[in-house]
Amino acid sequence: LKQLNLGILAHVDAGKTTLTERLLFEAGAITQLGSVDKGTTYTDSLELEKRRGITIKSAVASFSLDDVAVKLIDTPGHPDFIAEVERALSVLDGAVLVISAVEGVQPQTRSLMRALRRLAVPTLFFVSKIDRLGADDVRAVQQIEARLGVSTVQMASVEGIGARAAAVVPTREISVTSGAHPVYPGSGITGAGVDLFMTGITTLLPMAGEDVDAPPSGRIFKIERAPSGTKLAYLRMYEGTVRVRERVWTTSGGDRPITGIEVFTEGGRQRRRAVSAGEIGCLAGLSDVRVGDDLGSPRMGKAEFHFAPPSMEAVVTPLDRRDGPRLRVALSQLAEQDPLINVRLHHQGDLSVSLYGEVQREVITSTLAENFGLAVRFSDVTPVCIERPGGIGMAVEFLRDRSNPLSATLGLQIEPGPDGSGIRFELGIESRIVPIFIYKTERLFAEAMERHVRRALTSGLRGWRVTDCLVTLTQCEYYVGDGVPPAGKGRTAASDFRSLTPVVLRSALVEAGTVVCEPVVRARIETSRTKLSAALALATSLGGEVDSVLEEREMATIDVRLTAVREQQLQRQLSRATGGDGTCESVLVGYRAVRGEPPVRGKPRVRP
Ligand SMILES: Nc1nc2c(ncn2[C@@H]2O[C@H](COP(=O)(O)OP(=O)(O)OP(=O)(O)O)[C@@H](O)[C@H]2O)c(=O)[nH]1
Ligand SMILES: [Mg+2]
Repeated sequence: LKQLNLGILAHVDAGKTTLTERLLFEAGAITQLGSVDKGTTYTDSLELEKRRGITIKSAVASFSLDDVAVKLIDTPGHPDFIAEVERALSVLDGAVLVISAVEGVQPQTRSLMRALRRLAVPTLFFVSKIDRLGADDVRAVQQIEARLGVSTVQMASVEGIGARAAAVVPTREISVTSGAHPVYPGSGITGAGVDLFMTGITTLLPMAGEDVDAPPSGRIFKIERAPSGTKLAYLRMYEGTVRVRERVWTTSGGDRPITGIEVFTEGGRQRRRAVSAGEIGCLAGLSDVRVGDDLGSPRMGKAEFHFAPPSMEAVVTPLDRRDGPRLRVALSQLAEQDPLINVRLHHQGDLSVSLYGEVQREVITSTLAENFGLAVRFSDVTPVCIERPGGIGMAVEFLRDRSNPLSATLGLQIEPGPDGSGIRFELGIESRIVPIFIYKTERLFAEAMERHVRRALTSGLRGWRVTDCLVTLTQCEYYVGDGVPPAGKGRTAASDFRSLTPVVLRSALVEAGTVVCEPVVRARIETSRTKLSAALALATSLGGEVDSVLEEREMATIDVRLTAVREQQLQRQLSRATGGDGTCESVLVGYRAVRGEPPVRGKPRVRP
């Protein structure tokens, strides 16, 4: 059997889960057709998904078409859950981008298309909801070409668009030239056009490679906890085979034995002894793995992120204070399933979680209540800031000083670097001064010191990550163990440099001072032309700097820069300002100095 791992991606509510359900039904993998609106679909299986009628977690469903075993990954469309899409992207052989014939191409659709192109994932379009009032398949295709900048081939036309009886008529003698994306119109609800679309899936998309005898290589794209608490790793195998009881290498897990394997079969899962090239398996036993890990051997190029990380966070507190330790465990389990949730423990014992938005916050609250029995409260969301050095700062601790309990001299200087340059580290001492007797080579010393410096800079004077700076090691002295010990100290060890780094760097940073900077996003607002002035007024009232305004037929697009906090307000107020037709999508573009009192991480910001 040939293998095809197929992702279904789209804007929220475009009809991904409905189409998935229809495909499973038509292929005979399920015998009853479920519905999103009744909460009975195969892939929206979480209680929370059923209740809200939206997909929250990616789900894998399996069915066969002719001689192809399709593993379909139904992804969430809500931007708060973009991390789920992020992970699925790296394991796909092909993708379906669903465009609603009613709502058309949405901002979210554009960022998905960009990511698919960057990864060169072959993509088919499915224009859904042709049976719905207001549907227009011709307009949808025009928008695909104009707004996504791709060329298309219409595989069919629609008769009776916008009515329940809408039917799909295949285009005759059609050839798909390379570079053009095939477009299939249809309806997941009535099933119109789905037959033809299934033919497209098996004939137009490339199958997975099948070298089952090569050395194993795969990637973990999802982590789940079984009800028993066992960690399950979803693995896409690219090459080779792995078996139960075999020890395998993973990026963060070392060599661990696999204790169980399950694969996806039509309408369910099945235990197996092995999983091979092209397949998706669920592995038990790999207790230390994280999402994004490679298995077998590192793949060329590390896992890179295609969507910006969350730029907001909130403090979470248990309603019952005694639940603190349990909350910590629960959040770290959620974070391991979702690498973009960054859980931080503050000195005062508070926990904060990074967030994309309101819906994600509600979902975390419900998950903690339902799966962990924890009632929590979130503070208002605050931006995740950074600190940049405000000037040059220098500090030294001397070996011969008794006030320095460590057996080494270390001098460090910190100074501002260009915006966006990250942390740079340099050894500013002569080679002969390097403690070779501890570190063997100059390079190893430099690498070790850079690691210590980076760790020390995870929290600056106000608790934010310090970045965009150059740190130079200016002085270094040590005691090799002969002669009279200076200040009664012992022979210098690696741990002396490790422990001294945060102390010296802190002093240098105090001298330099830091500037707290908050995230700035570029938001793209789309609205009807009649609501353009209302949207513009709202954006500027929130301090937005308008980069461009584009008017195209009945639509207007505004590009505006504003702080992440203001963008949250924009999201909340846009719907009212535009009578419900405005949408907004934003990307992180940089940081700028906070005006007024700089916020301290984990402390609610006091507003004048
Ligand atoms: N009439 C009609 N309604 C549809 C069709 N596809 C989906 N819907 C409806 O549109 C709504 C959203 O459908 P879903 O399948 O949940 O959409 P989704 O893309 O999976 O949404 P998320 O996973 O939350 O992003 C539901 O109310 C569906 O019944 C279609 O082809 N025709
Ligand atoms: Mg869905």
